Amino acid sequence: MAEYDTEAGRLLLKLVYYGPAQSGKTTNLMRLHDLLRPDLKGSIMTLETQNDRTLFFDLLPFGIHCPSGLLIKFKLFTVPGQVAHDSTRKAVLSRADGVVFVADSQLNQQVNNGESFDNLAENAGRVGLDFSRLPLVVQFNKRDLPHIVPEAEVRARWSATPWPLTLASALTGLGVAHTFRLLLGAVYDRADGDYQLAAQHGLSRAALLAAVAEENLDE
Ligand SMILES: Nc1nc2c(ncn2[C@@H]2O[C@H](COP(=O)(O)OP(=O)(O)OP(=O)(O)O)[C@@H](O)[C@H]2O)c(=O)[nH]1
Ligand SMILES: [Mg+2]
Repeated sequence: MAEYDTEAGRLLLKLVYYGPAQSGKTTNLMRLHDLLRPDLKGSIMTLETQNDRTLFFDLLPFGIHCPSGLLIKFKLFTVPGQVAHDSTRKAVLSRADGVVFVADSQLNQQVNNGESFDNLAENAGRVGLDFSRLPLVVQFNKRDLPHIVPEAEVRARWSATPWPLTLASALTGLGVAHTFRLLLGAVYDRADGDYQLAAQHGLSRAALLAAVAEENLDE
């Protein structure tokens, strides 16, 4: 649910990294900060952590000027994954325009992934988001670790769903840009339908995606 302020010439879009505790949401955001075009990004803000675990959220802002003068501001958030912080998760998810679900690939984390995904769907309903229309990308992170669910199994499990699936190792940065560009593309398509970004504001999909450095995927 984007905020469109015609008078100020500003469109605000909120993107949220969601997922179980310690799946790598904050790490994704930190890597992404390195990959965004320097002239577009603000500094990353981390709001309170305990032993590296997010207690409230992290925030990474960036903005892009359309040829029409419209400023599109993106606010990227991470939620705290720990089960106890559900009300914060709900508040951060509220009014989201797109979500990356960061799952932990480790074999012993599959129950947590499932519970967290159910929690996402549930909280989306609670804050009034139409989950079936929400731009969403599913990322299986920590592919560098030894005891992980095999790729074929992950793909088989998610193939019946409508969401794009990516594999990543946020620690090294692999798959971080690819994941985010998939989300950004889906968010663009929806915003273009609502606000005619191409026709009225001169912003093409490719121009928006160019905000994030491409990576060479040899997966
Ligand atoms: N091996 C490996 N470790 C990772 C990867 N991504 C993140 N980590 C590590 O996993 C731990 C948790 O990462 P965070 O990014 O803080 O996880 P989070 O999802 O933000 O966790 P919460 O804030 O508690 O929800 C850290 O020690 C990271 O360095 C990865 O791709 N591979
Ligand atoms: Mg975190």
